[in-house]
Amino acid sequence: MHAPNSTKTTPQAQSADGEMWTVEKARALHDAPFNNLLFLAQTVHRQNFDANKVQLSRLLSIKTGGCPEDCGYCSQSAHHETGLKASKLMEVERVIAEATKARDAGATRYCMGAAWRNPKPREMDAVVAMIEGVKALGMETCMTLGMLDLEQAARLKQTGLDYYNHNIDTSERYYSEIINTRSFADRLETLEHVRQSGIKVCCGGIVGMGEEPVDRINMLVTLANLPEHPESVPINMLIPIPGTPLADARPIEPIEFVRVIALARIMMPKSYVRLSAGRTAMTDEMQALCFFAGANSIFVGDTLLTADNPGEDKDTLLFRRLGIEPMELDAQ
Ligand code: SAM
Ligand code: DTB
Ligand code: SF4
Repeated sequence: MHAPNSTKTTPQAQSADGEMWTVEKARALHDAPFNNLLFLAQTVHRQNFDANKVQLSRLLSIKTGGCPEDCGYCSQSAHHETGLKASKLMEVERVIAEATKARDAGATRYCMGAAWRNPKPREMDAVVAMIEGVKALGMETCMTLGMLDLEQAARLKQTGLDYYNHNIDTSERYYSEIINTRSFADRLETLEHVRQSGIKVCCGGIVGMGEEPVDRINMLVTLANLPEHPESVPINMLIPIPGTPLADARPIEPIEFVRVIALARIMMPKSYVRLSAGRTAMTDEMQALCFFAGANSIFVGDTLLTADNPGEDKDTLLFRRLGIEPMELDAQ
């Protein structure tokens, strides 16, 4: 028999950033009775954030498709026949016009993504102009452009870039099942360059790619054991794309997904945990549980980069029903 709250079976959260996480400790939390896990996650969440505020980010694909990388989940890889039409790098003026619309709809962070292995010198000039333009609108900026060397990261920092997104995607063990054109170590190297340059790190992964629970746990252990926690941790639920090797991947069970969110919240208490791709396939109740488990950021708008997102009306209604309010920029 357990004690009434069966707390004995659930380890306490570690709060010090400097403490190393072991897979065993993370697994014990992950496997704890669901109520214990959620109670702890919500407690940690309230110690660090307003539990009824969620940060809103907006995404734009500034260069779509034709990517030389072979990421098994991605609609934009030139290695897969997904039917997606590749396009050139978007004009700076158009990016600013789109960002203005997003700001007027309540987004405080603008994230721009390009389907590149890494940016070339000429592309860097255009990207710099985009960052300057979006910053001038009073929004935070985020870019995801593939691998960066230290010099490129320093230039983006100088321009005023706030965040750089670069995901480790899964565990080191499962990584080579999904991507072969670059390694897990390559990903960590770019993250180091971003951190060294002083840009905030946005780094997370995808679940529902046929991985085992231990891969999800290992992914979070890698993130939580980085010298500093990523300020932003996107957790994507795979959007299965016809034509990709993962088109028929076994979907993750909703309760299992919520466990990943809760664990991320406990292991990285001060980070924004973003409920990222895959919300169109989630019920309102599942999203509500994710917010309770500590997710406090979402992407808003009808589209992510190439795939669908719930859209403003649905999210406004969901927030109203849950009593959640968008987070103001100066509260972040
Ligand atoms: N090309 C850049 C890179 O890979 O670093 C940036 C864009 S990439 C599309 C950003 C992230 O989106 C990926 O690392 C992955 O985690 C996520 N993503 C891409 N396709 C997805 C899908 N079909 N379902 C869920 N997440 C996806
Ligand atoms: C992240 O982790 N998720 C976003 C953002 N970072 C760049 C991208 C989601 C992409 C979903 C699939 C698509 O739109 O093609
Ligand atoms: Fe290219 Fe990024 Fe898609 Fe991988 S995830 S194929 S790097 S756009």
